[in-house]
Amino acid sequence: MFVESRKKLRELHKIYVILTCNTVEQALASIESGKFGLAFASGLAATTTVLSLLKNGDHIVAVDDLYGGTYRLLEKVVRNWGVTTTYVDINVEDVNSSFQNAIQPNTKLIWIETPTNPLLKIVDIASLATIARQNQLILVVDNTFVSPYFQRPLELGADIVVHSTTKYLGGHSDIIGGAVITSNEEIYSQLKFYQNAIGAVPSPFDSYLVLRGIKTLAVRMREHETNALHLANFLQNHPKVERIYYPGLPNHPQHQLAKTQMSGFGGMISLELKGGFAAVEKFVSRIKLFLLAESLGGVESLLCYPVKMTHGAIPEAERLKRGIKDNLVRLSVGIEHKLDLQTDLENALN
Ligand code: P1T
Repeated sequence: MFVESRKKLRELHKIYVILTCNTVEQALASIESGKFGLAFASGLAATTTVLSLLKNGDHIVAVDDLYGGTYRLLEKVVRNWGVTTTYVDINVEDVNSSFQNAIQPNTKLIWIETPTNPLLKIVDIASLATIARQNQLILVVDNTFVSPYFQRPLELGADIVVHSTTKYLGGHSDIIGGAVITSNEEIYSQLKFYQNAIGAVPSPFDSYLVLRGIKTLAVRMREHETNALHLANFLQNHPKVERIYYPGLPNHPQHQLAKTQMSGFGGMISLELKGGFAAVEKFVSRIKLFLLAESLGGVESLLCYPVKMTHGAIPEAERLKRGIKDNLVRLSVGIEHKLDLQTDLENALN
């Protein structure tokens, strides 16, 4: 009798593990308008698995503003595989020519984030998809910063979408996870092989939490954006703020492009404070609702100092060249009441 029930339990357990992981993969593919989804143990695991498509001698063209951990992976790990990366500055008149000029005979892949981390630059996905197609390259878009609720890169011609599900998709800062979505069957079967071969897969419980997060993605994203837009407007007029980066503000250099490829601008804001690092120290010591922590995309507001935290792996000269200054602060605006958040920022700034 016990043997039978134990056997049944094992069967059910297997179904629970496989079904939960497969279901989250299908759900992620569906909300990204893709055919195939693959889930991973972290965003970096998803990134590493995609980069495993490359071989010794291959070359990547990447946007120059991107998550410091991705930069570290490209420079400290992938470079050791014999795969090199050229970074493209997108703060120029003719961004498409800059990407085109960076392509070499051995280039295999274009890697972008949009909006970028931490300077919230916007990269034209449809134009890059055309360049990628003409040069037979794979276009990868890390869509972590706005989630598929506001932007679906596969619809704009990208080949692969990458996510850190740790962020908006999970939504509650209580899991670490990643995802890859594609509609290309050949790419999918290669990535499915690497997913299994490398083994950085999520646990069933984390998969379940991502599934649960997806159910409230729409309401959370709307609230993140409403709050961020309110705070961005407040901050841009504040005398202690030198500069603000938020694609939803009409004076953002790529606001028009942002409007064409996203249906909303998300909940991330970066700002430079007047008074350099000393001003940042004071601000951080006074703020109460925004928790000083790496990560983003949770219901509770977070504050990050990119120079020492998310982008600490980038050598100082490189970092400064990319515009990540000592007075830069990044806000992940949560879904608390917008006036509470404003008061908190006001108190910390004044
Ligand atoms: O933390 P992890 O789940 O491994 O995700 C990596 C990652 C990938 N892509 C982007 C755009 C990211 O921002 C991240 C992680 N970023 C942070 C932890 C951060 O605070 O910016």
